[in-house]
Amino acid sequence: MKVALITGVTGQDGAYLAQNLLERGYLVYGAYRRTSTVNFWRLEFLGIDKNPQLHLIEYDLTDLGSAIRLIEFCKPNEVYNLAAQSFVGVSFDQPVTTAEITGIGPVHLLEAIRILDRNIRFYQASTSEMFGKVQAVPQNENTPFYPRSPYGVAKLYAHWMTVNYRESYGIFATSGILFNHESPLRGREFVTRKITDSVAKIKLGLLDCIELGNLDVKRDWGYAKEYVEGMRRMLQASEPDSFVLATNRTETVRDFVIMAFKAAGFDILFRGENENEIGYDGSNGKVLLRINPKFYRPAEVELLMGDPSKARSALDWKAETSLEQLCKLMLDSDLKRNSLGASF
Ligand code: NDP
Ligand code: GDR
Repeated sequence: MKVALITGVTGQDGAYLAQNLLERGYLVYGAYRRTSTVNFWRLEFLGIDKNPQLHLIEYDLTDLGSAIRLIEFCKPNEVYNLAAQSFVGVSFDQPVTTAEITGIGPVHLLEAIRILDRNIRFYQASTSEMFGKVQAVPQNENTPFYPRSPYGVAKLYAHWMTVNYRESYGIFATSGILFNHESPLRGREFVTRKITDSVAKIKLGLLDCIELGNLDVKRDWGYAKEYVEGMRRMLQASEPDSFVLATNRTETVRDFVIMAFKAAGFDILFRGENENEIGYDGSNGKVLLRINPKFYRPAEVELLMGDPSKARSALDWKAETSLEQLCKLMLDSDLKRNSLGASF
């Protein structure tokens, strides 16, 4: 039986990946950090929290000794490092914490593997945020990096350390450069889920208006459940490498807003520009969206669009779910959760 260790198992990707590997008969160790209130709602949502093949184990990414003990105890064949301070906006306010968790944290795991067992396969959750300021469109594994946030910089360090441990010590260390991927399990602070959750609340009469930041930025959004399968395939490949996972389609935040309101039966129209822009209901003129400058970032990543052809040819991986389908999936889930009064 294969043994996998997933850090960040309480997050969106960690929960989907645990589900994927359990379905394939893996023994899964899910590492989570200690918090004053347990945070297993995603595992419960997927119905895997009580699966006897899933063992939840406390671990903090910032602690080297803890990394060594974790690897020693679990004896995994595969380690998926998904834990991170993953919110770009917060990284501007907490750059040092972000560097420690998101940048140095993965090196603790790489060191533990180097010390204990170099046959362990390692996956690092790298990101399209490393491309940052646009150097080329679409972005692929050879596009130069130019991160635009403390989060992007921290991830770039971890990415290069992954490459370095691969080249220096022969460790099967792979870096997945994933573009934005969303789902009903997305945290509510990220823009797609913030939008579908707010539109659901507006539809149910629980909210009047949504507040957002920059509507002009473009993102390549895919479905998280499909992206975790790409991670799994990367660790089954014959050689460690770096791979982009993306849809190769890009849309603005405004497009996603229109899509979500449309799926809920609203016809949202826009007037004004930048901080004065509003979105209003075309049928009755009611304001449905306002811009709040507090959601703008000090430096922005304007345009992401990934070229996943390498993953297509080497891993036979392809994003299947369209953005319209994804938006509807998330909206339906938020309508259901909000009508039941759920708190997540
Ligand atoms: P989430 O924010 O949903 O999950 C992050 C996880 O990391 C949570 O389980 C969190 O725990 C855990 N964590 C945070 N700090 C620590 C710490 N100090 N020690 C141990 N665990 C910690 O992220 P996603 O699931 O969306 O993303 C997974 C990974 O992929 C992240 O590394 C992210 O940066 C990266 N990524 C994500 C993309 C996306 O579009 N989703 C795209 C590209 C990369 P807790 O629940 O306690 O907060
Ligand atoms: P991102 O995702 O920064 O791409 O990082 P997020 O959903 O936070 O932002 C996407 C874009 O939307 C703009 N935006 C807003 N964002 C948020 N969160 N809230 C708002 O109100 C708002 N208004 C406009 C942002 O400025 C941004 O341009 C995500 C994370 O999952 C990272 O961990 C991951 O590495 C990258 O995706 C790929």
